[in-house]
Amino acid sequence: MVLDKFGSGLKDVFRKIARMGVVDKKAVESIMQDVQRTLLMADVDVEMVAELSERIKKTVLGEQPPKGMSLREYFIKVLYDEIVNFLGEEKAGIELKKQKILVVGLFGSGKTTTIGKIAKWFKTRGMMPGLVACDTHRPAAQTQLEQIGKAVGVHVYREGKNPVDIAKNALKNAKEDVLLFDSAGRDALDRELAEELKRLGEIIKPEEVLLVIPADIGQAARKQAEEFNKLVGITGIVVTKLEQG
Ligand SMILES: Nc1nc2c(ncn2[C@@H]2O[C@H](COP(=O)(O)OP(=O)(O)O)[C@@H](O)[C@H]2O)c(=O)[nH]1
Ligand SMILES: [Mg+2]
Repeated sequence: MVLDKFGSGLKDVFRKIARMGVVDKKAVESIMQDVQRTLLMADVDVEMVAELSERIKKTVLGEQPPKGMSLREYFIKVLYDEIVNFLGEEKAGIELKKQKILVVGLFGSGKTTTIGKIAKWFKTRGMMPGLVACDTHRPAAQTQLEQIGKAVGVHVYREGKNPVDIAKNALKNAKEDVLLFDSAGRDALDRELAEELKRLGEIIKPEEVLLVIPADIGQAARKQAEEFNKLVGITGIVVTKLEQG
């Protein structure tokens, strides 16, 4: 799970390096252009991208790879270390504070699972989260969230006859520091879902709106992020299923 504005482009970059016939100076430079593009598309500051990219190139091309390591392996290692380091430094993660978090995304993207992980994250850091079951579209969705709530040891609010009602009731009754709102998905962002999410956003007024995207959707991520952003103003992207494929 990566909690920041980040697409799945990096996965493609690493795959490309692994598949390249020859890794030489020209190849490194060409790959670094892909890396820059990926970071810029994720809204990373232009100067930071330039700095990071220069540092990686200088390390990879300016030094001999450690003994027994090919340039390909060294490049992958340096790139990986630098990016992990960079993401860690960027304050892109969730803050440990009282807040309302709305989780949105298409059907099966991993919203409900992600809510469980975030709830656990808060709980192990001493803050009590509550879960709000605003997915009334799929019959089993609320039960799934309840099972997750039980496993993590947090309360699940599900009283109400529609998503907006349920959200309102939770806002009125919940005593928890953090509220995580689950929402319904669809195969595509259709009019019905758009309307529902917009209303939820207006009622909840969340500090964070996280868009959940599975890593394997590739190029479609950008369009989806734009559509959801226009609708509810997303503040972060969670990439799921990174370990697959
Ligand atoms: N491998 C893998 N599977 C995941 C991940 N997140 C969710 N899933 C699975 O994807 C399916 C859909 O997840 P769910 O949270 O119900 O998606 P939702 O419809 O967006 O709420 C479930 O079978 C989850 O176990 C992940 O990070 N990795
Ligand atoms: Mg769900």
